[in-house]
Amino acid sequence: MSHETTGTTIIEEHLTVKLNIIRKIEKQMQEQWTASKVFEADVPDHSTNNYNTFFVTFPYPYMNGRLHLGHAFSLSKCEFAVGYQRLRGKHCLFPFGFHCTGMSIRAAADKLKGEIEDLGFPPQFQMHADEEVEEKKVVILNEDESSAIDNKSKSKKSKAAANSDGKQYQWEIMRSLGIEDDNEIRRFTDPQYWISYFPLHIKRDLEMMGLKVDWRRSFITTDANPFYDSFVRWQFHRLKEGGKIQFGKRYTIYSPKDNQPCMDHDRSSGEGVEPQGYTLIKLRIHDDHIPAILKTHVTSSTNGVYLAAATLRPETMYGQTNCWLHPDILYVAFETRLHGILICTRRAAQNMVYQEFTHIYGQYTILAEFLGSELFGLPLYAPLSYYETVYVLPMMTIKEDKGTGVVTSVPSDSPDDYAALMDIKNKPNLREKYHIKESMVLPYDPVEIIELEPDGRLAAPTICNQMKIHSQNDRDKLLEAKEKIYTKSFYDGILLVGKYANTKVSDAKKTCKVISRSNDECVVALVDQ
Ligand code: A2H
Repeated sequence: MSHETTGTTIIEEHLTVKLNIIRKIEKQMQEQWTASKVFEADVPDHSTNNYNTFFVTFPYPYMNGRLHLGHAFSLSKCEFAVGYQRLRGKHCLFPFGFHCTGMSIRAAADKLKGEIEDLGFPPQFQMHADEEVEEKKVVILNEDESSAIDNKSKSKKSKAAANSDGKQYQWEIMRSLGIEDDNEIRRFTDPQYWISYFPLHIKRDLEMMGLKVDWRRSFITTDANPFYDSFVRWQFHRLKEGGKIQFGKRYTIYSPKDNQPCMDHDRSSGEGVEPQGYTLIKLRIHDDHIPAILKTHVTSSTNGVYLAAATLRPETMYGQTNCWLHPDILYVAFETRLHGILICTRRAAQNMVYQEFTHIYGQYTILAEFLGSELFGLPLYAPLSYYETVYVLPMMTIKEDKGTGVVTSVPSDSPDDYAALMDIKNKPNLREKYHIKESMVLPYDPVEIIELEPDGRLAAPTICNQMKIHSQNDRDKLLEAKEKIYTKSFYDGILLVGKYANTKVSDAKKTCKVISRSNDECVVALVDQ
């Protein structure tokens, strides 16, 4: 036993001795390189026609953490290439930049600030002892770069103290980067500190790796570096002069609270959510039926009062038979710049005011609020519809957090709409409950607007009858019915009516669109790019 132990010790010592010697040589060589400035490459003397040059570069790594093994792997290729070419006698240049632009650093700094506000300083996290041990194993990694670690350590990392959204605290991420001192971590609440801290430390790491860089030619991005900043400005001015780029706006997920775009890494939930485009259909309330509470706001210059329905199928508008609201959802009315007074959910209104619907960006006044049930039975003009007047009717499956909460009904092509229309037609009790007259419902039949082989001209009624769907509450069957016909109708359907008669649905669809959906607290905003 003792013999074995001794044997092991000897081998270990032997290994360390070798390693120490190699490390010592490495250090000596690196010192020599630095002293003799071997990697400092000046502009070659062109009078001698010495064009035997070699240049290597590495995309500037982002300064929200230390570099990881993936960086080292990619860097090793630059490193070998430039070393090899130098040995072949070439005049070699390897500069190195540090990328500091963008919201990631600011978002992480703000997260730290928020954690101190919520949990004190130093923040009091709840963490199990065994998880704390595991956590220490994950070093020089940050959230963005964690893809480089193997799955085993990743699963351990995710077990660490986590906030209410199940995400790792930024404070813990800083610790995992090797920054143990709480006072030091607190400094990272200032985004500028990241820019001074990481480039410095990373440069040291890379020097230890022996990277053959001309460090005189190293720089950081952002306007903290006026030289780089003016270089980027110069590029953009040239591109603009050449007509290659334009200044404009784009639909972006936006946080009204933070007053800025909310990109994936800024979100506590809803990563990957993109703006969803809808076409807004304005169904005008007959002037003599405008609710009394709104009448006071209607002047001669008001361009009508409308229910604003969101649809993905604007090409089906010829077949509108009514408009759906949910009886218990709260709707608001607000005045727009160009579209009169619109009625929709508050959430949709919030989205529209960030899309230049109102005079002042981001601001609007709610003129009135209604429960859906208070608007039932109102007569409307539905644009392009076969029926001159359609009515507001109840639909129980409307979701508050989708579109505008107002749905225009096309029972010929939407199984949901057909099932709900059949409910209100067949159930006198339902009509009574919401004071809906027979005349608002019974004369309204699905209109043939799209030809779809082999289902004929009324795809939704056909499929609902085939599948024996009896009401809007047959949710599973309706889901299946929808899946069956939507894609088919879109690609194979031929429009029968209107300006685009005899064209394929997929071609007729290119209409003007309005965006009105967002992830939870954010809105979709039109934002300068
Ligand atoms: B579509 P997506 Cl003809 N709650 O318009 C429930 N459904 C809603 C809604 C809400 N708050 N807001 C919009 N919708 C409906 C026409 C249509 C639609 C036809 C065929 C299919 C179809 C006529 N109704 O939708 O979940 C609206 O109905 C296929 C899904 O955002 C809107 O388009 O994809 C569609 O759902 C939006 O659904």
